Amino acid sequence: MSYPYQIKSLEEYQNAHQKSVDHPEEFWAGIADNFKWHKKWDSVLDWNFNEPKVEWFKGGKLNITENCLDRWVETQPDTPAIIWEANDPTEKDKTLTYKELHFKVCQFANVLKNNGAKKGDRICIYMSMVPELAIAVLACARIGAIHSVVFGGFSAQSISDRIQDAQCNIVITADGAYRGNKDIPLKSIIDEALVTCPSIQKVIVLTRTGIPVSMIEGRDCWWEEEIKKVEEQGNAFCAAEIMDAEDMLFILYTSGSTGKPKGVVHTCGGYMVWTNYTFINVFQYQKGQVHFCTADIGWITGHSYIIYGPLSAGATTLMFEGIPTWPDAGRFWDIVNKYKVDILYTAPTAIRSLMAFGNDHIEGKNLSSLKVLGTVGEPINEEAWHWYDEHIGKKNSPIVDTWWQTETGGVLISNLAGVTKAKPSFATLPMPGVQPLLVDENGKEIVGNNVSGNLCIKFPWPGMLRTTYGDHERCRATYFSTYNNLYFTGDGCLRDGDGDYRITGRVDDVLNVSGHRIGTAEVENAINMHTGVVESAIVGYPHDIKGQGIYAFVILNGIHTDENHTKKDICQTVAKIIGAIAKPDKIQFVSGLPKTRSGKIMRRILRKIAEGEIHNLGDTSTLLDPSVVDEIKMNRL
Ligand code: 7RM
Repeated sequence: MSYPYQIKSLEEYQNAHQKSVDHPEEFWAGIADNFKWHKKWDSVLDWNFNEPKVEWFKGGKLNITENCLDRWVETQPDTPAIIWEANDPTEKDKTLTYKELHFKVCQFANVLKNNGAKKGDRICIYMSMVPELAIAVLACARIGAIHSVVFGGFSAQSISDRIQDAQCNIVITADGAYRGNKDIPLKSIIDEALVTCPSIQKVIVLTRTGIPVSMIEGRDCWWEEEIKKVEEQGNAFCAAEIMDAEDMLFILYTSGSTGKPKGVVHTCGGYMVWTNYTFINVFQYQKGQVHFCTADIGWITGHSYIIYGPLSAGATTLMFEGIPTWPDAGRFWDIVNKYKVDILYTAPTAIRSLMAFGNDHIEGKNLSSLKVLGTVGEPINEEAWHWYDEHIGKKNSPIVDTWWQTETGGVLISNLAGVTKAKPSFATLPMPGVQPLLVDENGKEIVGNNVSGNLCIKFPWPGMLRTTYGDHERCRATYFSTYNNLYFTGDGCLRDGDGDYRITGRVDDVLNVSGHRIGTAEVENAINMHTGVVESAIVGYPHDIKGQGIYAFVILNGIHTDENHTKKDICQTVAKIIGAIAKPDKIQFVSGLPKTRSGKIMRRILRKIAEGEIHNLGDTSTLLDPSVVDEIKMNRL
């Protein structure tokens, strides 16, 4: 079976895009008709970017899990829905068919209900990549609770911030997690977080590693025991909560250029249609294929292309608990070999890192099942693109370079595998429904080709964010106020002579380290919490593997004299406050920071120095004290 809305040629793509621009409501109603609705929508689209207000399929009634599970249980109950590969290659893998996954999701949905969960509650999920993570996510969606998944690498402080912001009442976690040769004590990190989270009433704990944990009477319970209770109650089925298309499906926190991470909100109907449509078209998924997205479900890529996109298409999605380099750098290729993976979707940072380990790790692994390769998260350099193409795809698998954001829900700009042309380091063309444009600093559109500017989108697409949780004004200010009537992405972009788009990177104070978004302000705040620090400034610099590395300029107060020790302490502080992913790669102690007369740090100058560009610093005439720049240049790391 193929999908009626799967685009099969360049011409079909062009027609679809044209129709989506000329008659967007008709176009998207036609796509949305392919899903299971309890009631069709009252209006397809209602929007204005000033408030902003974006509503798709309003009045439509559905449950996304019926589209991801029930409808496939009817037609293909024994198709594998999730294949799971453990961290340790000697641990037995698991497969859950659609029938089995449906059963487990219903069961756990009943666990949630037994623990007082109801529609509209916010539930924090802090787990590693085990099948129960997907089950927990879908069980929330089943009962209309709003999930907020927090990546298993975040610190207690970060979890606490997110739980408090969303006022969650339940946490779902595990005793511990395996990651490479490390054991992460998830439950004890949760315990630390919950000291400052009075809204939490229940903690449901899955047994994974068996490390001892503390269980607090009345608050904490074991996943397995709760399942037993449901079995004893005999209520295996859980009817899906009927949701409005515009009811919230989930919150996912993401970093910006200022303040704490914001809770990006996605809703049920539009997000479902968007992840499904982009999954089927970008990857050209064919029934029966195995799709392996290597992201963690703690990030948007995992939400959209491990869970909702594939499952809503009745696909087989592969979940991997471990990391690409353990037990050795051949792990991805072992997995491709073992499960005959058809589609591999990963990040440029992983490609560069595996490339650096050398091609010995590929030898003897049969990669001939691969038909489509994908990348996401950051710009891919041409060298990595060609290595991926030659050594993994054997020049026989189209590469899709998919540009998108947490806020966009799914892919906005990408080639369609084997259907529209690929171009190294270019995301190429907008998906149907996406109307990109480039603007200059004044918000004036830059027309024509061979131009670059700031990337904006001028019309809503079904998967776009609706608000930032609890603070709609922040959503307006961040995305809709820079340019009138446009969604601003925060990315710089070039449009070449063919009209193809190449995303060049962030133009705001957001770093992209190994494909993870990190706000400079967040890292600075964490560093400044160290007792020895007066002030700090963070910039990104080009890093061979990570894409961007974190360079910290730090002023000390002189309390601590051992500088090397202080560097380590600062890294510890950042890991504690945010998580290990935000640790600086380089720390340079300075006596002052380049500031304007009004006290603003001139990051532009620091960025140049960190990049090694010390001769051409641009206009420095507004600097309060030019001598600090000479000192910083001289001691550059
Ligand atoms: C999916 C995801 C979003 C930011 C985005 C870009 C960068 C993502 C690409 C890319 C160049 C790509 N969501 N980005 N994909 N840059 N080419 N194909 O990563 O919210 O975590 O990050 O990532 O800067 O604004 S995210």
